Amino acid sequence: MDKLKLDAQARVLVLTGAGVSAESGVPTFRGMNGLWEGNRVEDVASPTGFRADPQLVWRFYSLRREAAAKVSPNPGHLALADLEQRLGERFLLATQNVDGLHARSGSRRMLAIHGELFQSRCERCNVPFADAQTYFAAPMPRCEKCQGAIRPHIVWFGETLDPAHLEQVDAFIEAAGEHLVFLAVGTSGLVYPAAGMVDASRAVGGTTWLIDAAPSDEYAARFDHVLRGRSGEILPALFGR
Ligand code: BV8
Ligand code: ZN
Repeated sequence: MDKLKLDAQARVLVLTGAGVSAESGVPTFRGMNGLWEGNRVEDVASPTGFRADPQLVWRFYSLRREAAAKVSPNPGHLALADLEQRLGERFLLATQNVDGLHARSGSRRMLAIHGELFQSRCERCNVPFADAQTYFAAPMPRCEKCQGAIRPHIVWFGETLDPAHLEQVDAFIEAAGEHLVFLAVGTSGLVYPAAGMVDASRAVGGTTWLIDAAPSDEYAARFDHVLRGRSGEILPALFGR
């Protein structure tokens, strides 16, 4: 297997997707071929979907809260937290996952760019708060202050990501330049803007790696190195632990 040699100037940016939590027992999106209970995920994970049927959307997230509460980090998560310990500010993790497993593994230099499953927010007040509750039966939760609808603190399709997150990723890539090592782990590379990180990394002369159990040809073609396999096995070996 290609060895990841990190010199003293290397700066490592990692993007993770659902594949990194698969070995913890969390279903991936493409594993459900983008469907959930016969609904297209894009329809359920969207503001229009929430307006049309808040109870269906809260059922989708409530079931995921129940499932995510029962799983634990796997060696892939732990290897990333360990690498962060070694590299400090020369490391940054952007995750598309909302399951909270990176934080539970000790990752701190981590941006949850698609939101957090265990946080909710009022649509109007817009202040996220920790919330592990499930909401299956009407009435759907409302804000005590303004009676606005409470929604999951998730970035839905058609919604913009937190600009602060995107700025932090861009600044890290710019500062690293050709010392950048970009790793995409367990993501199909279908969803933008996350899927564009590899292109931004190449543009500054960075080295790019894709670690995936079944990489898609289109996405894999944009990487210097492609390691096919399970992240729970590859990451600990790749980081030399
Ligand atoms: C945006 C939260 C600006 C939900 C998610 C038309 C209208 C509006 C927008 C668009 C449009 N056309 C395109 C867009 C942009 C859109 C987009 O990219 N759509 C795609 C579908 C084409 N993006 C957006 O809307 C983003 N916002 O662009 O705002 C804007 C605004 C208005 C109009 C235009 C633009 C918002 C994107 C965020 C959406 N929210 N999640 C939730 O989680 O409930 S995205 C969702 O998909 C998850 O976050 C997930 O992470 C992400 C991607 O999935 P992956 O993580 O990659 O998982 P997947 O199952 O696909 O792949 C798993 C991989 O793991 C596989 O490769 C598999 O082989 C591998 N694997 C499996 N097991 C293992 C493994 N690998 C290693 N080891 C294993 N054991
Ligand atoms: Zn409110």
